[in-house]
Amino acid sequence: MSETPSEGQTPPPRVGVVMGSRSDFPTMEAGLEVLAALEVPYEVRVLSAHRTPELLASYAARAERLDLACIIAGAGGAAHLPGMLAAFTRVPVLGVPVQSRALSGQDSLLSIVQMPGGIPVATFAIGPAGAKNAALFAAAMLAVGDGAVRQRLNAYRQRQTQAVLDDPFFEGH
Ligand code: RP5
Repeated sequence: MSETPSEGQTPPPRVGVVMGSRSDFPTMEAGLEVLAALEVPYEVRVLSAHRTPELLASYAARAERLDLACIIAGAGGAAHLPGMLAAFTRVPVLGVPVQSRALSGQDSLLSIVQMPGGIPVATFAIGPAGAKNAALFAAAMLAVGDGAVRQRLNAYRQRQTQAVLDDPFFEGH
């Protein structure tokens, strides 16, 4: 189990957010904003299945050592990062397909979603919506055993609903 921090200490990360390249950051940022808003402690790393394979393997071991609740992994093109992480660890991997230039992210999506039976990766939408939803999904998993996260997630969803109801565009429709 992860340790409870004493007052003033930075809490240990509960979620790992990794991406195949710095160029994925603008996509993954949408998820980081959600984790920050919900006060879910996270850490961020750039890891590549192709350019830094050893680092990928050691991050999978770190995820287990830190007892992370999950890893959110974003990658584009031949997006092997989420699947390879899932091969190395039983920590749940949430895959975010980054929109590629050549194939608009269809390649990323299929690379991440088409895992062989036995090694699961939960796959989200292409682009920032996927990163945002992966973060909300991570929070929902944590909320099962953490009442404070549950309250913040419920409040987030209520605000989202209220923002639609308060939109003057809908008055009179
Ligand atoms: C993937 O290749 C990364 O996840 C990124 O989406 C894509 C392109 O990377 P860069 O060439 O921009 O570094 O590994």
